[in-house]
Amino acid sequence: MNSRRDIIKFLGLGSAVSAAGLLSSHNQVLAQAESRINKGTGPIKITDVKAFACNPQGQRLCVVKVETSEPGLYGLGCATFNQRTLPVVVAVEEYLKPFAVGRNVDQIEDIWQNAYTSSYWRNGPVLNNALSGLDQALWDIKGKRAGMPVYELIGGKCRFAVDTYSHAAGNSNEALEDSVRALKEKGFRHIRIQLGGYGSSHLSTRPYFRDSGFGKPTDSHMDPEPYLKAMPRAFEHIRNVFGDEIHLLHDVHERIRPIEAINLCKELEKYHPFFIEDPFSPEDIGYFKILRQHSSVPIAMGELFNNPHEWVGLVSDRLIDFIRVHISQVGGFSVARKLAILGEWFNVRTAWHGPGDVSPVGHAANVHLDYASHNFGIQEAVRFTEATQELFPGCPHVENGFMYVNEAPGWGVDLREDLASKYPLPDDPGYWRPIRRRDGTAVRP
Ligand code: GCO
Ligand code: MG
Repeated sequence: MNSRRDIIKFLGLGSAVSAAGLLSSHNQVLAQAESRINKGTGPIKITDVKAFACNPQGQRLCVVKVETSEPGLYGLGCATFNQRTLPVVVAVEEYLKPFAVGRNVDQIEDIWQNAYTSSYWRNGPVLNNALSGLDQALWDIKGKRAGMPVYELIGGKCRFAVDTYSHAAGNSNEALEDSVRALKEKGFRHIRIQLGGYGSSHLSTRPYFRDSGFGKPTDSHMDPEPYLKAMPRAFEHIRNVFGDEIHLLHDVHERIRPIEAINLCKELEKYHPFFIEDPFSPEDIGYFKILRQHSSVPIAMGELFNNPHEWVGLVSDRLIDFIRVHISQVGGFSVARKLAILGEWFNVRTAWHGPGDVSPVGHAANVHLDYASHNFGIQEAVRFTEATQELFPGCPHVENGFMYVNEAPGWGVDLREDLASKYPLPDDPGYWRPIRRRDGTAVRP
């Protein structure tokens, strides 16, 4: 089969079309198909799907590599679930690999839709991360084949660079002030302020539960009261020192009860935060409509989401201002792209999760999407260690508070497979340490 008519039939293009424009693009498609079919090569197929778990910067990263029938053509995708890395590796290698091998690399959406239901039960963190690794790798391959960075494939840049925020923290207002100053001097205009760790647990008083031998001695302790008193004072201190020249963000990290979070947002309003993040746990989504009635503080939510039912309502009811999903936790770039577009219609801006436990491939996917999304809000950014930069050539980089990708086809990030074994996973399995109130009640982390 090598006549033009046969190829038209093969491609299911039906009758020749008259519009010159369309015809010329059909001709391009025909020419590409002709070259492949006449060469007898046919579509490029997936030949292998491998998961690399590594620890170059104290976080368990997982990156999937998809190899193809075209020699030298492969793609990378982020599948990083720091607290459960090994189940993701199994999901990739034992389940997604046999599903994907032999499929056409061009058909990203078809592969995503069928891989998504290949487990029947779906929308969980492990399988979503595995699926993200495959999905992002296929977008990487698509860009490499087109000879373009992925952002070009989804509409091109609508900003010259991606504005970011960085993390300031300190166990006292003065230490926090120093941390803010250091980031401001590096050019950051958006700075997240945390008084110590999440929930300022260093301020919590005596962990009675430990005295009674309840839980394990290593279980940590957090009382909401000291945090709820100290956080507004921290905002006041930072505003008094730096005025309004920087945007202040804060991550509640779901550590307090919903009504406490509503009252905290009301109290912080006078310091006009850029956003307050994770005021509630995903299980308390019902409180967002109540929060909206009591406070106009901009709200960010999403890093813990895995299921469309968690975000579709929040976005379409305009109950949040920033959607902050961890892209590999929702199933990959194909999902995040649709979520960004959903947000645009309701003026919900993007603020993809971008902490240390996202791989450089995942950070690159964040930034490619940021470049091409009109409703981009802000990008969380981290500095990659030397080890990470060695293991992942082409890491995105931050300059003067803006993040840039390596301008190369695909994500622009590579993986030095030969070095992966130099950074093995730590023995510690990576569960999130229990946090308890003084009476031992478990706190959402
Ligand atoms: C953030 C997040 C992280 C998470 C971490 C969990 O806003 O960046 O809250 O700090 O706690 O990614 O593994
Ligand atoms: Mg957070």
